Amino acid sequence: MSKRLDASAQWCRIRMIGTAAVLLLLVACALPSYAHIGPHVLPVHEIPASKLPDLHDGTLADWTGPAATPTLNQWWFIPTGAFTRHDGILDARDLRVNLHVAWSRTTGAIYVGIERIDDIIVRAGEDTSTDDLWSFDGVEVMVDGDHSGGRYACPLEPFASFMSGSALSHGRLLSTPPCTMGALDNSSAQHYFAAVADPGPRLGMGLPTRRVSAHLPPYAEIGGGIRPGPPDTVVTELAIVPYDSLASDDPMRSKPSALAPGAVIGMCFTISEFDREAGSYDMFMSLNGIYHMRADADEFMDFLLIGADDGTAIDARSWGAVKRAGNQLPRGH
Ligand SMILES: [Ca+2]
Ligand SMILES: [Ca+2]
Ligand SMILES: [Ca+2]
Repeated sequence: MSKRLDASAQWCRIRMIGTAAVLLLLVACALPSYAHIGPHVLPVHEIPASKLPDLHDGTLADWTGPAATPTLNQWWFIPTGAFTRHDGILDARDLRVNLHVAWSRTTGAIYVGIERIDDIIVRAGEDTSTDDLWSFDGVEVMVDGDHSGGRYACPLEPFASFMSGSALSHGRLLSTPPCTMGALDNSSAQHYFAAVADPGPRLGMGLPTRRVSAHLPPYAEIGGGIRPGPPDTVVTELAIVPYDSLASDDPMRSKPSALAPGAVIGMCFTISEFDREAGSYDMFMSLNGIYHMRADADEFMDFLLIGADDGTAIDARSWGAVKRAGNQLPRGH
């Protein structure tokens, strides 16, 4: 990894911080107050009912309108110290990721489109246990539909030893309050693993996944494909219905989150990069630099739902400025 690329990444982060500050200022001025407005507010554009993407065609070409522009790329993500091989330095020749985030009031779902350009793909198989999907190239998606925050998972061993530790974050120590192991189970927020796999991507939920299985319709759906390289390009598309109260395996007892223009929901993402073998991290990056947000929705970031018909609470002129600022985000490194 060269110093030049390292400096480029740092410059990108500086630009992103400046852009995020503009976004925050504009959104804070335009919106009624929300309890969880943090240092970054990221836009989530609505996809009209007539333009919902095909999740199984292996392309993001059917993501149209504002949703066609990536919301995030790999420069937004912060390597966590716990699982990093390259001293926290990301090399774009090694991995590039474009991540689109959208929503639909028609389906009540959050849509995530991921383009992953990776020199070496470490993929799961059809017979891989959902408990092991974390150990392959992929992305984790966490969502808290009502942004209520709080602890939402408390895993069984052996993961509990990770989750209850204190040295799990990037740059600062955090302690995880104790809870009853095996309790909570993604009820108030949800955590998904989207792993590259053959013959198609696999979706798992929570840790350990055997306790929760809301990774299939009507809770969630995943599709995608791989365009051979080098480097290989992996496309993954998923739809996730956020729940304020999730009863795994029982949709009738589950309460979906009410998604509406102007609402601010909690979300977070991580990127797992493996180039050697499954389970041996080359890089583990999270949007907020924290590892254990998979168990604590207080650490999620703010995502603003923008209506397709401009029914959002944001004034049109203000949102025009937000879009102009967003268009200056670094991309294509
Ligand atoms: Ca598609
Ligand atoms: Ca790679
Ligand atoms: Ca890889």
